[in-house]
Amino acid sequence: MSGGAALRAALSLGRPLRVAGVHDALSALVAQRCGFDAAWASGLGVAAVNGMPDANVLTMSEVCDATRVISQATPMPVISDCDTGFGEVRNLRRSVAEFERGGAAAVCIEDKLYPKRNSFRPGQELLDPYEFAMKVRVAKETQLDPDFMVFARVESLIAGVGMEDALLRAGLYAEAGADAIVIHSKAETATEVTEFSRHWQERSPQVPLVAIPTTYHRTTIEELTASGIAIVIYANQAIRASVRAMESALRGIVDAGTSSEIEDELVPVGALFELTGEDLIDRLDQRFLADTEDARARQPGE
Ligand code: SPV
Ligand code: MG
Repeated sequence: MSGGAALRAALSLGRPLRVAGVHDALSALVAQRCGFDAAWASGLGVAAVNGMPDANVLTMSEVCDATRVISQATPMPVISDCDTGFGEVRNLRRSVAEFERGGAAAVCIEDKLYPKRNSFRPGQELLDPYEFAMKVRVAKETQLDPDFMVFARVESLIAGVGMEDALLRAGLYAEAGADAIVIHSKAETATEVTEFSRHWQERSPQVPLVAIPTTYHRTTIEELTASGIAIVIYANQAIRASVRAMESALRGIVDAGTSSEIEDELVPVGALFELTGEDLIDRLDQRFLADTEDARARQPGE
């Protein structure tokens, strides 16, 4: 089953999808182990692990390579954060083709100007909604697997241009073929997202809505679902947790001159072996040796 088909199958079960923002294969493996339904290959996260700002500084190929590595590491469907599509329609078309080939189940494109800035930074500029709807149409025309999904991300609430603009844009993007609408918000409560969702349920309930509760983190997935949200992306909690954990451990070593003070903050080395399938290597080596000996023993005259 393709990633797109797996994502659609999970959505069709009618329960909310819990999606973990990941930034590499290891974080995807941890997310899978924790029971998430899908992975969000986060633009912020992938930029951060490369020591770069989330500002279209990485190339499309670099982000696509990260998606490929993540998709190959986990059977979870991967939704790839493609920012604005790495340019206008000519770039977007190539991006969609590359990300689909790279194993993404879906791409998410947002209606900001290229080069974008992270949604929590000042200076947000939106693309004309009709031009962005055309980008959605081009993305849908480009995909090869009919189950591949295109998420259209509405940044009206982020840019402060209001609910009516958000609803107009979402309607145009859905008409252009978007398979899901991401309604992003930087408010401290979910009020504007749930209000958007209620309007949306009256207009186009067949196109699922996606929320990213970074700033309104007190709202539970049950509360979001009750307002009609189908997919909840915890976009950057894993990378933020990892920075804090690394810093605490490394600072502890510098402060104490030994790692023994922070040992109980660490997973055992064996946990890494388990996550990355070291036992498979042992079994492969044993089988290789045994099969080689068998083959040698079957040779006449030996
Ligand atoms: C990302 O994870 O890169 C996102 C989500 O786009 S956010 O950073 O919350 O805008
Ligand atoms: Mg992003």
